This record gives sequence, structure tokens and C-alpha cells, in this order.
Amino acid sequence: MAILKILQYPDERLHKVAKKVLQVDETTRKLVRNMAETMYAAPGVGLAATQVDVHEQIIIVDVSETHDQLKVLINPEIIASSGDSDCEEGCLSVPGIFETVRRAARISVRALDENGKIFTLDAEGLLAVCVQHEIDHLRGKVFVEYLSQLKQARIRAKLKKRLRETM
Ligand code: GNR
Ligand code: NI
Repeated sequence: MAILKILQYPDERLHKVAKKVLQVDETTRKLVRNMAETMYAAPGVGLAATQVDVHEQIIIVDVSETHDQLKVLINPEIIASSGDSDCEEGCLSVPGIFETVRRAARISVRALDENGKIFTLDAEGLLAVCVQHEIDHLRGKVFVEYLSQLKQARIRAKLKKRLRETM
């Protein structure tokens, strides 16, 4: 297994649109294992392949405290959503920034698992937020893009300054 490098905002590769996985195979499963190791080590509750510079529709989530509820969603599609929920979000690609984002409160997602088997996940609470956050990554969208232009400019300036200071 391996810890993968997580792209840091603002990196233009975070805006690439992920392609559908045509075949779920051993290569896919190896990537999923490495993504899981990377997510748990970070630590985070979700990770999209986009964040590790792989532009395929693969996300993982685990919102449990015990790290034993890993969900793998390949080619995820939101087939139903309802309600509104405001949640303070963070992102491993935007470290140290936490901002409130409004999303659907409940979603149903259809996806393939790591064996290529189709399933439907009904989610609410943090799990629903997290799945929506990860699906956004696959579309090239980072959560800060929901914020005002002024806030986004401030966040970019802050992260660039931090990058300069650690070089
Ligand atoms: O670890 C993460 N925490 C989190 C908290 C609130 C809403 C979304 C998230 S996802 C984030 C990990 C991450 O960046 N996934 O892309
Ligand atoms: Ni993220």
C-alpha cells in the first residue's frame, strides 16, 4: 500500500473532469486501497480520485469514528435528493479552511462497488454531505467555489502565502 500525494488548491488539476470507469478491475481496487490508506492517514472522511491526480470517477467515504465503514463509489450518480442542510466543510485539498456550505440533506446515490456490482446508497447527515462534496471533486469543483468571490480570493491568497513560507 502507499500514501498518495493530495493535490493542493489552487492547483488547476483539481478542476479536471473525471471520466467514467469502464472496467472495475485489479488496478481500480489497488487505487481504492491506496486512496483508503491516504484518507485514513490524513485523516479525512472522504477522498476523490481527482485529489490524487487520477481523473476517473472513484470516491471513497468513511464517516465512522472506528474507520470500519468504508464505502467505495465508482461512477456515482445522485438519483434523488431532498431537503437542505448547512454544514461546515473542510477539504484535504484546502487545508485549514472551514466554511459553511448548503447542500441537499438527504440523497440516494447509485454507484458500482469495488467489485463492479451496482448498488444504491441512501444517505443523510455527514455521509450525505461528504458524498456530495466528493462527487463535486469528480466534476472539477472544490467546495470553496460555493463561496463569494471575495472569500475565494482571500483563501487563495492565504494558501499561496502559506506555500511560500514552507518553501
Ligand atoms: O475530511 C473531510 N471532512 C469533511 C468535512 C465536512 C464536509 C466534507 C468533508 S470531506 C473532507 C475530505 C475531503 O477533502 N474530501 O474530498
Ligand atoms: Ni475535498
